[in-house]
Amino acid sequence: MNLNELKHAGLKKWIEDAVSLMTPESVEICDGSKAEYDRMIKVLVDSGLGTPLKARPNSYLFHSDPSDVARVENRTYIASKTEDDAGPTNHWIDPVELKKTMTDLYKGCMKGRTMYVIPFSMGPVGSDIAKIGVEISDSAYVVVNMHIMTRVGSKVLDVLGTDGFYVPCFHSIGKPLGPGESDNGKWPCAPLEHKYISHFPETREIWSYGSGYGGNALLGKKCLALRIASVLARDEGWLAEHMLILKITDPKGSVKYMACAFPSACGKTNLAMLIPTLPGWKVETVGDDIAWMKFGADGRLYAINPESGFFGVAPGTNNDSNFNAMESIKSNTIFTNCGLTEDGDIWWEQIGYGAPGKEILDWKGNKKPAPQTDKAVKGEEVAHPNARFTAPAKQCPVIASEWEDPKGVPISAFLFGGRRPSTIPLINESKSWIHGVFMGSITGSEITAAALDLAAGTIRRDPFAMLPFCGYHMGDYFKHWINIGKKAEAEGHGDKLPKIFFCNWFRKDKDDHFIWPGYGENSRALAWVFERCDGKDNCVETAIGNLPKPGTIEPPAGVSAEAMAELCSVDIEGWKKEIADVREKHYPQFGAKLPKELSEELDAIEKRLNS
Ligand code: OXD
Ligand code: MN
Repeated sequence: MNLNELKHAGLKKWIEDAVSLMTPESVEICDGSKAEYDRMIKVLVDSGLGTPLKARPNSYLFHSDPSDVARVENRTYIASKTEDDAGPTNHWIDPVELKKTMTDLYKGCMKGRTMYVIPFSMGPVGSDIAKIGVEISDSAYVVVNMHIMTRVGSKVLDVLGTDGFYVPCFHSIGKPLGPGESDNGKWPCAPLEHKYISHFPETREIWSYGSGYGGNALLGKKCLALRIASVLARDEGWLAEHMLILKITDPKGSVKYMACAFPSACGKTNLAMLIPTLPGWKVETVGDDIAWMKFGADGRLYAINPESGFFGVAPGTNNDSNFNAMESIKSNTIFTNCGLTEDGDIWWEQIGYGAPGKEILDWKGNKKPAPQTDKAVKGEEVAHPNARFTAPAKQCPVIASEWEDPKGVPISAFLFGGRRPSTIPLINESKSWIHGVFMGSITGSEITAAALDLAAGTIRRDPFAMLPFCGYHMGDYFKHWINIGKKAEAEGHGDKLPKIFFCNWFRKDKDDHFIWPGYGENSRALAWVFERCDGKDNCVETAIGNLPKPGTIEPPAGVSAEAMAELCSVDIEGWKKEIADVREKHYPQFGAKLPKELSEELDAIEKRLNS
């Protein structure tokens, strides 16, 4: 398709303006076809950026520039009209000033390159919950990743019609080419001080410059599906969350769906694909990172996974930690910043085996002796700790058959959690919706080493696991969650709201050993949640919420009855410290925007702990 065939006048004008500003050599409108994917891969292999993997059909390895390996949170901006709308947890720049700076950077930024116009749908094309975006990018690597992670192509333009709503997304790697110049194997990007990942919430625009990596460049994911979508969700009365969605079936064949929020690097992808150790139970995957949820006509909250692929962290993934992810990446997968073995396969730390052969190419392109074991050596990693795989979701052996159902799946439970070596029980049901919102608002992980200038034992709060992803003031976001519950109750659907739980797979003993084995054994806590949702009498009411009644979760092998009791009891002194930490360090940052319902909840828990 060429530009003149576009039926949407607004979109055509937006692209034409971008062409005049960025002056690419040519423009291609992506159709999402396999032929297009293959052509882009050829461009990438010919320019020396992609390496075909002998060991995995239709799979390729990329090595990025060492300065371009992760999301750049300190260069990520929420440029709302006022700083107060962005709130204390986001970086803010005045939108007029930011657009001026970035327009200067965009001037001529695509010289010598092709401008790809990528129409994409987040969510099944045409679903009521889905949204459309159009990303303009000068990176073929972005095109192939977007093919896997989103639904790209002409059918999206058909849904858009002549005047439909789309989120316009600019992306440039910020590395124009001179006459006759090519990338020649060097990952193109701009220096850190020129990188900008910008969001304009009022005008629903995304402008990204200077990075070609992951969430900085694949703009459907964190930028659209979380930062801009959270603003749309606030304005339109729905939820856009950093949550996996899983389907769980009990031994009798009864099904429930759960949506779970954990900060990055707490094992969301592993939980989404878990293999239960509990006999007769089954877990299947609907999504591993993001959930969009809207109320259905029956008053239940329905969730879709807006993505169509997994952009998973590779190191640590192995047949024990996540067999289903390992199966999902056997073919048709893009790997970034992994090691390359002599026999043409990828390798990473904790992949489950030492590297074959004598030598290995590390993520920086250096040859090293092939490691005999898969243990990580800090600073000497073969794969970058944030190395990734991009794999089609449909390749997951446990993908739920309804994962692309346009109406979504009805959610019965929300789970929040983080890495908490002490205090927080294995699983705890909130007493009410507001108490559940309180639980979400205090989510976080404990810093175990004195890293990042924070003392060991400090809790880094990551409310709802949305800290880097909420596109507006976090205090208003808490209020939005409270309002969702109030709305359901006002409409007589309060009983259909998902129940809210807080879980913790990361409790440690005094010798710093994990008490709970995690992974497949987490199915025991999920089964308890399942039964709670059916109203089973399996809990005891406590000051902090409803905890498992003794005997309702059978301890897995290696967990003693005493350890199980500790995991499921209230640590009164620990909770008093928790409450004090929230009161003194966490909640004050939200100022007058902290909903009074949450400070009242804090008071109520404290009172119960003291009585
Ligand atoms: C991710 C993240 O990449 O949360 O999904 O950081
Ligand atoms: Mn994530």
